[in-house]
Amino acid sequence: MNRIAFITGATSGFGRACAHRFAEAGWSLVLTGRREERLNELREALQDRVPVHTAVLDVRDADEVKAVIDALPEAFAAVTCLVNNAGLALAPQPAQRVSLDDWHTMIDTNVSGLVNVTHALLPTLIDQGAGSSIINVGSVAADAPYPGNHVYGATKAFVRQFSYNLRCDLLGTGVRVTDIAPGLAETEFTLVRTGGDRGAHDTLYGDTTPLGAEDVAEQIFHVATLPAHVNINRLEVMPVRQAWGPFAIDRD
Ligand code: NDP
Ligand code: 8X3
Repeated sequence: MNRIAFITGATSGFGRACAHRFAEAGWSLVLTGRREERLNELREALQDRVPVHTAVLDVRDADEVKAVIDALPEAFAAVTCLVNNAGLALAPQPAQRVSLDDWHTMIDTNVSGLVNVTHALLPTLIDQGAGSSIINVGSVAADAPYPGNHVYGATKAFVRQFSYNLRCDLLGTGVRVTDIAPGLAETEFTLVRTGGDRGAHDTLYGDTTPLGAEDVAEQIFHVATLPAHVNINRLEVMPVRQAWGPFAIDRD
């Protein structure tokens, strides 16, 4: 089987680490994201090793998603692995202080964006059949309620259930579906969530040992390269130094 990975959000964090990991193993790569300069840098870094196609893509725009996928050069068209990674959290404040725009941006990106790319690539993945994969980046936030998680965690609960439901419909096609659910991982995630607050980033990831982007990319690569008859439905991965907290109680 030709091995071609289509990665959303390849300009940073898990997506960029996946680009490096899959390149190491000789996969052809379609790398997408909104920041063109970063896509160019990534292509420069990897194209001596493997074929790389980059496309500026905002996953929220279904027409743009379809256009990018329809315009894939022949050598990249037969995608065998979709890594639905593009996503973000915004507004860590309590729900009652968050702007509706921020909620919509999370839903538009993490839910609609993921659905847009999946819908556009499903026929291709089904054509490739056994051994192909859809790997959706969910989160432990799908299951763990915590203050400030509001819509973000709810979008990731969608990712989990959508992944399971896709499995049902894809039964018989050979296409695998996995929801990867990472915990604390040091990327640009917290800078984005806090509107660029470097102090918040340093406090969250300081004095502990979070996952690195490479740790998560390794799990994604593992899932993508299992024998064709094996499907990991959900893979939750946390740093050893993270666990769940107690219930909060309001007292007089
Ligand atoms: P980063 O902020 O480092 O990377 C996010 C990536 O998503 C960037 O490449 C960004 O690219 C892309 N992206 C955001 N919005 C859009 C959009 N509208 N269209 C296309 N691409 C977009 O964070 P992470 O690597 O940590 O995040 C990757 C995924 O992992 C997300 O889905 C996140 O929710 C999830 N996650 C993160 C965890 C963590 O602790 N870090 C834990 C669990 C899950 P660009 O801005 O160039 O478009
Ligand atoms: C991000 C992980 O713990 O910040 O999805 O919710 S967490």
